[in-house]
Amino acid sequence: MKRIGMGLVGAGFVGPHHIDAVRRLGYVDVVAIAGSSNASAAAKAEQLGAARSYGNYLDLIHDPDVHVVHNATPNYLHFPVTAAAIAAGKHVVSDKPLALTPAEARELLALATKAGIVHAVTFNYRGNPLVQHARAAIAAGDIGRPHFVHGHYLQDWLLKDTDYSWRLEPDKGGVTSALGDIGSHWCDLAQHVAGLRITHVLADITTVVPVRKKPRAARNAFASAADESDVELMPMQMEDLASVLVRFDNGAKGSFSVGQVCAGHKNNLVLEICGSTSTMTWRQEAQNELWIGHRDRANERLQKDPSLMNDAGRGYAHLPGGHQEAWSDAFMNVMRDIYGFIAAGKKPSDTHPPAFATFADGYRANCLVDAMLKSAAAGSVWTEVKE
Ligand code: SOE
Repeated sequence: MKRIGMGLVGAGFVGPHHIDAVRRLGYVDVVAIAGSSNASAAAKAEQLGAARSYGNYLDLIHDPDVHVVHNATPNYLHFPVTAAAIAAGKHVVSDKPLALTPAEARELLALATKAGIVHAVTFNYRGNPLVQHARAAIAAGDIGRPHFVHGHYLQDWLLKDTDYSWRLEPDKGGVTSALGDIGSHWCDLAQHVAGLRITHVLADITTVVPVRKKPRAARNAFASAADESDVELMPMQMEDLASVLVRFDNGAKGSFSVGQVCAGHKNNLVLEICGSTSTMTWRQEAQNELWIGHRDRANERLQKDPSLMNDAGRGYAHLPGGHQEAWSDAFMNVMRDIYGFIAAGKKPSDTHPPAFATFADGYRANCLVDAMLKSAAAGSVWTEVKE
């Protein structure tokens, strides 16, 4: 099989998972890592076993052995890095958000389409085997017509005023926190699994922690300030909690809440779809189980066991029943779908495998979050999602 060269820009929290995932495919070479300086890139390259390192992302993009550029930089760099990679004719795998604004995301989608490159956004929860089982089962009519899609995505890593991240600075993270960072995942997953599109939103947003203590010393993105005496007080502009009512294109109704200030909830994404005959519920923190509720017979708990799952779900499971699969396995499934598409020489207009979200999905996520922020700014009124 022809080998494919991968280059990673940004090796912070999620970057190493990109490397781990593509290595597991067997036909991808990790060619280079680019970081914010020569020294940091070289240190990361050594740590992660990449042959080359660059202190400037343009050098990585122009490395002839790099065929696919992975953009795992902080949000404000998504647009320039992705635009440069497209201009160089490289395929791009971008973390979400695709860009800081719908206008920038639309431009990236247009540039990628014109260049004919393969473009992907890592909406990684699609890669879970039971998510794909549920999607296919719902498409086959197993729960009847979906009429209520609801759930939440709750975390607690921003609960204390000493919790801080670049994500909370508008020039680096964008104008949204909870909705953009995790609400975008929930919406992508809800639309993907239900096979529906959100058309209207009504959002109520809150900033629970109005002032945060930013540590002056550099530290890990998810760590609290160790020394509270050396901090800068930062007024917060972005929402860390939100509740949203949604309407879907088939007339179904829904709602979800997102929060980064909910103690005990680490990465608690829950999606429930109620249909005219049955209900399906998937919880990211217990991802090897799917709850299926019925009116006229006993409810079920389906374990992630390939021998019990439908073909679509089975294709994303790698271990027998009782052997737990997890976040990084689902992330690898996303990469398998993307790189399989590239390796097969498919065109961006060809049908994509299900766990492969494109820049069109990334652009849609930007539009959804934008509509929610507009709804909240107007006093929580119903707002159409415009693309
Ligand atoms: C932090 O909130 C974060 O790592 C997100 O940025 C990811 O996209 C999400 O999957 C988990 O939480």
